[in-house]
Amino acid sequence: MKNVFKKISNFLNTRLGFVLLALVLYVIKTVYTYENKFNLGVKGSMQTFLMIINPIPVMLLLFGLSLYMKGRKSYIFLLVIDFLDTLWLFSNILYYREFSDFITMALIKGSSATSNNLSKSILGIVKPTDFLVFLDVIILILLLSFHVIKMDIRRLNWRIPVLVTSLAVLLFGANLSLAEADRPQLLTRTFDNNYIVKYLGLNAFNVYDVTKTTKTNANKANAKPSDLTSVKRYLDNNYVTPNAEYTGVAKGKNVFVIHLESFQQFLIDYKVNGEEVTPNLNKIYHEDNTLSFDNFFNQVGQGKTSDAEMMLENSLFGLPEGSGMVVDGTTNTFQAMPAMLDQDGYTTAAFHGDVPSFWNRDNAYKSWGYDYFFSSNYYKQKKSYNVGYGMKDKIFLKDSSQYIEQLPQPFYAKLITVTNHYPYDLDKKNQSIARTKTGDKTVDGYVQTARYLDDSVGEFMDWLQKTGLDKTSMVVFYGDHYGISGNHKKPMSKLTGIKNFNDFQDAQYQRVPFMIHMDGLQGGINHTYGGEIDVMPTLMNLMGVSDKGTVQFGSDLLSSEHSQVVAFRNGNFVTPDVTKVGSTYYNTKTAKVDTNISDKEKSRLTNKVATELSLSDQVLNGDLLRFNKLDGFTKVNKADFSYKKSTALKKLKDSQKSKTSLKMENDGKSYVEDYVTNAPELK
Ligand code: GP9
Ligand code: MN
Repeated sequence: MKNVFKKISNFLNTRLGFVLLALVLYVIKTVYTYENKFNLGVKGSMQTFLMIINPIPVMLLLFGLSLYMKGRKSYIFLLVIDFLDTLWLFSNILYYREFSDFITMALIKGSSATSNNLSKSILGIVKPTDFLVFLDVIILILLLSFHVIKMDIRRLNWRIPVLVTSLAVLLFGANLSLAEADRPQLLTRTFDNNYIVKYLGLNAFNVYDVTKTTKTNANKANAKPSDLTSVKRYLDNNYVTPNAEYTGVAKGKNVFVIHLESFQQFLIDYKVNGEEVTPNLNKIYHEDNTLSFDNFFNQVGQGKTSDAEMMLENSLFGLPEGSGMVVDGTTNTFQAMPAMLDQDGYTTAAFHGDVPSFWNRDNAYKSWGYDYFFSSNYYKQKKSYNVGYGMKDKIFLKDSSQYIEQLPQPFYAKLITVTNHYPYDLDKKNQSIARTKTGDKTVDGYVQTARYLDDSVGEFMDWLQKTGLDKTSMVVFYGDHYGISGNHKKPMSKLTGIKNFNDFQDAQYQRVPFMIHMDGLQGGINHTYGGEIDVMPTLMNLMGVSDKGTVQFGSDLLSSEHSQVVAFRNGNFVTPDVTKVGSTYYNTKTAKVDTNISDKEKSRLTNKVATELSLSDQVLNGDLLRFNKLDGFTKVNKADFSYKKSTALKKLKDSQKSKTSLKMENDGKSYVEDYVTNAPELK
């Protein structure tokens, strides 16, 4: 026994021994992290095996590099690599907690656009156990400092490091082929970063991600007009004729698009202790002149809000590796709904109480043809006016009225609320309903901020009524994505009363509101299955704007031909009959695993979804819209737009000469005083 111990101790005092020790500790650490900090969906012994061994090849390669050096340098190099890699792991843990995804190069590239708020929300979610990942680095440093392990400063025979490097490469090859055997086309067709980390590890995922992003840049340079032809061939073959009964019913009306942050459909008519959480939205939902959809899904990926915006105004999916608005919003050519309306005589404006750079909005909105972007610096600011990501909704909506009333009509105005955002914090004075009692901190405040949002909407709608805008406008509401992620199944089970709140239920709970409210509209609750990708074609038909020649992946929700296959960004989907989650097919109606569905039907649906996602990605990645000539549409020139406050306000003032704004129609008298809010901050 003593002998064995001695042997091990001797080995650890060699350079190779130290590398192996570091590697073993690293593997233990990643297994701990995979199991406790990520939700990789590991199933079966093969996946478990791969999950355990997948950090080995890359770390052996990196740690092995230290063997090419001699003396203390070698040890220091290894420790620095270990520390940096751990720091990266740590960052991913925090990012994952909020986004259920890993950090990508596209996100880092756009980090100036998002970091401001990202760091804010991330700092709030560190848990003490997150720091455990640094434990192995500390142990190694202590072992060396207290000379438990002595540094071996001899130069190694050159064959050893070369052997270690080759072994690492070989092991990676083995890892990859086992992974491919378990999940064919892992790297070519996957839509979910979790898969790649599960099979190949975080570091390999990063290499994959960087390679792909570099390739995307090359894609743009290499894309040809004929690439667009094949996309258009698919879209033409699957073209859905819009419902003629609704064509143009909103022609010439103003349009409000009201973004309900993180608002899930289950909140509609939801009660806590017998009390409605969102009475105003419930009322709108049930009104005769509201077209409400109860099978409408969010389809966002990592780009969250920005993916919703991309889909709603371009009918293009967000990118699998992150926000399309961030990656391509500045450089690509778009044929977005605001630009089309702009060229059709509308004034287009986006309103949001956050900094303009978030999600690269200040650039992307120009590419999308927004005349105005009223962001936080257009609003009076006080510390108490803000919570989380930006202005409190009541203050934001009230203070937007001064700009709305000056917009030349007809206008298209998108108002992005933000108070109902994770982590659902709200000061006492603004709380008007009790928290739920699931015991989950993230979940229990949700009804409070949702109620606050609902109150704000109520106040806004009252103002529309006072000004008469309710008669001259179409008001569209949508929830952008889930508020409670799939990581909170237990509390969701408590909130919904669904005992077995599993992945199937989580997919069903991706439903978000979509409501079109307009005086004289033939309303009702429509049960068609659809999602955010379908909003643009639906609204364009209502507004009577032709979609001839456009590249859109959604279709009119009111058309009888509308395909009810709702694609999720990760390749899962929901139809009225089938719900696919990972490799499991459920019967949407019975919530049970579907044992009757034929293989042919499985692959038909899976392929349809995969094809549409990948064609949409090709459009963004290849910047293909630059090749799409649209009749009567002039290519958007970003330089025509400026969101500089002084410039924009001067333009707005000058536009009053046309006398078409609400205020000018009222002989220049403002309606701002008519806006009633009970926001405590304004008292
Ligand atoms: C920030 C807001 C939040 O400006 O739109 O974005 P999200 O975190 O929901 O994607
Ligand atoms: Mn959002």
